[in-house]
Amino acid sequence: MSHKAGFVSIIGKPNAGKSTLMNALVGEKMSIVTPKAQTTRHRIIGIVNEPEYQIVISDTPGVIKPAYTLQASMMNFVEGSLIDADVILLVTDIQEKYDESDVIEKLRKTDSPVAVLINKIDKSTEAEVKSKIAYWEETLHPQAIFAISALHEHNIAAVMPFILGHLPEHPPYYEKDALTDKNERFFVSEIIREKVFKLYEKEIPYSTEVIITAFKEEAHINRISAEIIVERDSQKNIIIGKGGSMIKKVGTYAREDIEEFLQKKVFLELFVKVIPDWRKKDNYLKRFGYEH
Ligand code: GDP
Ligand code: K
Ligand code: MG
Repeated sequence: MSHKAGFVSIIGKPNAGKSTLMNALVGEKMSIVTPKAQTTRHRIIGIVNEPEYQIVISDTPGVIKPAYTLQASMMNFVEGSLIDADVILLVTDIQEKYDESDVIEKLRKTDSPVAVLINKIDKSTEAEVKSKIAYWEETLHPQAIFAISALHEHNIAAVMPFILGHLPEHPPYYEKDALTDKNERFFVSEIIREKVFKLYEKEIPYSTEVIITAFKEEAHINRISAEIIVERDSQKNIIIGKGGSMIKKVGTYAREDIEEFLQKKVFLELFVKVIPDWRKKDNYLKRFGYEH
């Protein structure tokens, strides 16, 4: 059976209605799983699971970036090419002035399909809606424009077919049920891997995998251990750096983002391990979640 899976990034200004939209999108399907979504303010991953597809929706930058990296590695991406979400939803409050030219410029250049969601139309007139649609048509010329009210779930159903229409054939990224902190672990490992992508050059990022080996949730702190897996001793030395200087950077940057993501203090411990040629070995690829 064919199966679609991919990442949807919701972007937009604060208070545009991103979280409300996400809730509306995932709430429409009953089989969603959010890792403790209600417990913290910034935990914003929604996964819509159906037998024939899995949509991973996020509106936190710290979450979006790892998703990019994930896709990158899965596609063995061509160096230097733009790496993007499968679908980008730009949410804008119909009353707000959207003149973030840098964002618009990036959206113009991205290869990913973009839909503009003009939100809160319950607060506006039909003429305003028409004029905003014309504005976005001209400014960005996106793949689609939807006039919606996330709060009242008006026109939300139209967004789903757009997303599905642009989702690639892919096996699910997550188990299709019982997602709890597996999700958190996954994103934590992706955050660490993102730092590796940023801090090292040449083949290093592509030779690296990150495994979370411990994830202890205490009242005020999470104690996380992770292994950075590389293929050769020489790569291990590069990862560690002179006197441990480089791995320290990875740890510091990753910890900051993980704390932001989990909304909790984190103690992060990193180890570097060599598994010769792990990328060529089926059992490791499987263990690391690359099954195709
Ligand atoms: P975010 O910061 O982009 O995630 O925005 P939120 O989803 O937190 O929404 C910000 C505020 O806008 C909240 O008070 C929402 O209830 C409100 N809001 C969101 N969508 C709509 C809508 O369609 N209509 C109206 N009137 N308010 C909305
Ligand atoms: K908000
Ligand atoms: Mg929000």
